[in-house]
Amino acid sequence: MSMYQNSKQLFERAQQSIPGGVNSPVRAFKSVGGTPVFMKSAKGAYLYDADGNQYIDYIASWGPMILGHAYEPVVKAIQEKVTYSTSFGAPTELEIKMAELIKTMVPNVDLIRMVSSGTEACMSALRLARGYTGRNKFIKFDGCYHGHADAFLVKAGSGMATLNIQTVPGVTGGVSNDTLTCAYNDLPAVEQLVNQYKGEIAAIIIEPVVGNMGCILPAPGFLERLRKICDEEGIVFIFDEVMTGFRLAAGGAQAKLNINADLITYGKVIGGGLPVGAFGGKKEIMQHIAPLGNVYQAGTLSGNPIAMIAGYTLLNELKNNPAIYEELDAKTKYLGDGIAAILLQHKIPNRINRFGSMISVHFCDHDIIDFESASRANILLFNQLFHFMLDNGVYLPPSAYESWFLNNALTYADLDKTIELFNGFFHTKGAKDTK
Ligand code: HOZ
Repeated sequence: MSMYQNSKQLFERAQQSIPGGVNSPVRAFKSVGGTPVFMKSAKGAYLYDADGNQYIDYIASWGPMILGHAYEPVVKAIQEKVTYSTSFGAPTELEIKMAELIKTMVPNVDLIRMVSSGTEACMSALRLARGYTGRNKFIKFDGCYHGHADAFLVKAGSGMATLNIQTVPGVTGGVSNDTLTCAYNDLPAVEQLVNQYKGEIAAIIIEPVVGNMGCILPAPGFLERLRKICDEEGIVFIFDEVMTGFRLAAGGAQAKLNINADLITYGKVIGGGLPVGAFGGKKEIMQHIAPLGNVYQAGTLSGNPIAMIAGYTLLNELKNNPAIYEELDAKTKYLGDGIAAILLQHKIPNRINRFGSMISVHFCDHDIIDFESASRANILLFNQLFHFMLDNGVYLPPSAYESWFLNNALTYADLDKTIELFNGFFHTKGAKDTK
């Protein structure tokens, strides 16, 4: 009997009522093959599926479980808060405390608006940039993913890259014509677009460290030059920190890279795993949001008390304990170094990209600096590795186009087990391949 018997049955059943059996496409395992594993619970660094299998978790709910799953203080805070009602549709003091806390952690945030997801945050930030500048076009980078609002579904990473979707039916030409794209790290291409569309570009939006085509780092000077271009051309510089915000440092990628954006978007991390997003930044721009200004944006569940208390509790822990980031960094480096040593031993060409607790392993002998280089890696080999790891109790992202996210509940024994499994995989594979 399969170790995934219950998951398989649940997937059969799910497909009768849910498109593709999942509520977010990457979860369907379409690129890695096989059927998705249905989760039942998680604690600390471990996931438990519907068949009772345990996995070491390397996705951390795509970022937010920085301190591990079911983190006691967050769970307790939610339990207490929920007795006061799950939603008011009216303001609460907790929303002010949350905004004040974020402002202490990210000093260039003057004003911040809560929403319910990273998609909403990026969509609203773009609308605001357009409303503020009176311009329509914006630049995004191939393989960056800013949620599924129409304007961003052009050369997007994450699920679109995973499923090889080039154009999205339903997104009109009128909308996508205003989306200009360049390769990540390609400054001349940005400069060319800025010159070609002088005075027409409202915003440049970027993942300062990419997590949606594997983990990709900005080349030295790249973000600094973008910052300068934005200043010179009156373009709003938007950092999408849905994955990096409060994960790479208490001040996010801005603090880690020592560069300020005009607007910053946040997502899942600030909800401690509950559905939250936010966008914030300079007062001069943010004051154009309704009801201060006319750029409209609203939501009944924005600032939801349960989501706020979860996020507030998590962010406070992160703010008050900077050692967490050092520990996460050390653990991720240990994992990356351990995997690199195994790959060297087995003579497997590779590139391991890492920034803080985000990491991805690419099987190739060229640097991974943008979407094109990421898509030329050996994805078939990643897919085989994914299933070997899964069968042996390690849950990697089910796509070569996603970053791995470490959580601080992981022990060095977990990391050693993972590294040893890499050894096992290539040992078995090598033996098979020589047959
Ligand atoms: N697109 C998300 C990761 N970049 C996956 C979301 C999910 O399936 O939960």
